[in-house]
Amino acid sequence: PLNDVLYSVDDAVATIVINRPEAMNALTVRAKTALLEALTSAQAPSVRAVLLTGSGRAFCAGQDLAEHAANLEAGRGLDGTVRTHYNPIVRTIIEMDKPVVAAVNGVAAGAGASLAFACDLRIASEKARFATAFSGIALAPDSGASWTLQRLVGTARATELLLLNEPFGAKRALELGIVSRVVPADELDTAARALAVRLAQGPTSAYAATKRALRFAATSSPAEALELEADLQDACAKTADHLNATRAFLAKERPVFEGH
Ligand code: T3D
Repeated sequence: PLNDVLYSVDDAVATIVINRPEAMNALTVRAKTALLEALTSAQAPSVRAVLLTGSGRAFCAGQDLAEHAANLEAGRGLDGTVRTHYNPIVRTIIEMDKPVVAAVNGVAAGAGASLAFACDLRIASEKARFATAFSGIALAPDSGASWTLQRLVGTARATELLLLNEPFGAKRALELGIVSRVVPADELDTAARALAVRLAQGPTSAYAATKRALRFAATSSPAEALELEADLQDACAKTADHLNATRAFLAKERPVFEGH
């Protein structure tokens, strides 16, 4: 199909569906280009949350190994695809100034697992499976897995998962803290959408600041983190959402967030 990635916006939620079900949503150059385009569209201020999922039985099986093998056989190697495609995709997710939710509907392997790890929240179907996969084909982690997975589960577990490449299911992912919720397969769409809509109705600027503070604190000194927190809080305190929510609190009303 021409539509390797589907994009739609509803209730300020951009839904991005990787749509190569016949290949477990494995990523070709064309699919990666479409995915980056969709993520770039989701940067529009009218979008206040992003939902990423896969069509059919997989979330995403990572790099399309048929395309990859053809490149290797032709002596083209990776052809710069990590820098050209995966890195911008993952940076766009991580740096998105609104929450990104992964609805992990099936297997997430290699760069497909990395995509899920890069999102802010992961909700999984009971049918979800994860496989780091990289070492299985003698590759090192890419698409941010060395950074994201380590932050999700700690260095010891990330090392184990990346070296041993033992696939694990939704239950183990929940135990490890990789996913925050597991639901029956037929409830995933509804539950993930409800979560994304809830986030889209939240204080978008404060969410963006929260993501930025967390990213920065991961590699900064406490003093630097405190400085950035102070700057971000000054900015948040100037938003209409903050004033209105503070007033709503005192009036014992439910706040309505406009996102700024
Ligand atoms: O090139 C670069 O830029 C380097 C970047 C690399 C980033 C990476 O992502 S490296 C890691 C690549 N991914 C993998 O190594 C995962 C390979 N797939 C698997 O290990 C397994 O297929 C799964 C664990 C994902 C699922 O297992 P299972 O038993 O549920 O399904 P299956 O029977 O293995 O696969 C079903 C079909 O999907 C099958 O095709 P067929 O036989 O029905 O025609 C299989 O070949 C295809 N498929 C699965 N993964 C890929 C794929 N086709 C192309 N690329 C794939 N990654």
